Amino acid sequence: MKIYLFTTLCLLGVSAAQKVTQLSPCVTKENNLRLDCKYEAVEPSPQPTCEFRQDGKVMGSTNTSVTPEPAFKNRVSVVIMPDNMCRLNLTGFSDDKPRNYTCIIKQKKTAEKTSEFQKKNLATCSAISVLFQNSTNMLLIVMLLPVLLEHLSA
Ligand SMILES: *[C@@H]1O[C@H](CO)[C@@H](O)[C@H](O)[C@H]1NC(C)=O
Ligand SMILES: *[C@@H]1O[C@H](CO)[C@@H](O)[C@H](O)[C@H]1NC(C)=O
Ligand SMILES: *[C@@H]1O[C@H](CO)[C@@H](O)[C@H](O)[C@H]1NC(C)=O
Ligand SMILES: CC(=O)N[C@H]1CO[C@H](CO)[C@@H](O)[C@@H]1O
Repeated sequence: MKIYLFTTLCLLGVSAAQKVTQLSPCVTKENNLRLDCKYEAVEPSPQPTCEFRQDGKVMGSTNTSVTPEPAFKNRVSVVIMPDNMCRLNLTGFSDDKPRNYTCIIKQKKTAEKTSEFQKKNLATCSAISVLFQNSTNMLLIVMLLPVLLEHLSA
């Protein structure tokens, strides 16, 4: 069963090139910008680094050697979350011009995605949307579950 699972994971892993699939911004109740960056097909280790930019300027990175622009210093946190997601948290989000936001995921390869938005068009963050942000993942779990159960009980 272990081998079977391992093979499944490998197949899933190589079935797509490393890429950033989704950038989802929202504004929290505290007026912070939350920007979720979903990516796929990274290798299990080392952990990828994740970096966010606004109009090309570094906002924050999980790589501590990367220095953010002074304007973002102490206002930004970037964390890698479970399930191939990286989250930016920017406090005091008052800027209301359209800007290009880029998420960059670096492992051996680099993948990135840019999206242009401005504050007034963003939705307020809700707790539930995070869980079901991408139904593809849910679907995958639902599809794999019977297979897993079958092998566990065999
Ligand atoms: C972190 O950033 C530094 C400076 O840009 C770079 O030399 C280093 O390779 C990066 N580390 C990782 C793990 O990406
Ligand atoms: C974002 O940062 C603020 C200030 O540091 C903090 O209070 C808040 O809990 C953070 N939000 C998230 C989702 O990490
Ligand atoms: C965002 O990037 C696109 C493509 O490079 C460019 O056409 C657009 O003007 C940029 N938007 C802003 C607000 O800089
Ligand atoms: C519900 C949702 O946002 N689904 C998206 C999940 O991600 C894939 C690409 O990886 C999109 O095609 C779906 O629209």
